[in-house]
Amino acid sequence: MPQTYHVTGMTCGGCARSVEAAIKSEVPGAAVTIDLGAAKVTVTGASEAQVKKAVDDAGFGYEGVV
Ligand SMILES: [Cu+2]
Repeated sequence: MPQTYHVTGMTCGGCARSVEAAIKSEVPGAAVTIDLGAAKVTVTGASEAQVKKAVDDAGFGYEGVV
């Protein structure tokens, strides 16, 4: 099941790629879709804790499940 999270601090495509890479580094099989304008990250195949850790480690703001 895909889960959508609110992530702050992403201002450009580079930020979005950094978040995607961080999540895929944490969970290699995860599928990640990012809506930059809405500050939303949708992930399939990773737990909330894994997503939070990846986002935190990449220096962005994890604001919880949407
Ligand atoms: Cu950026």
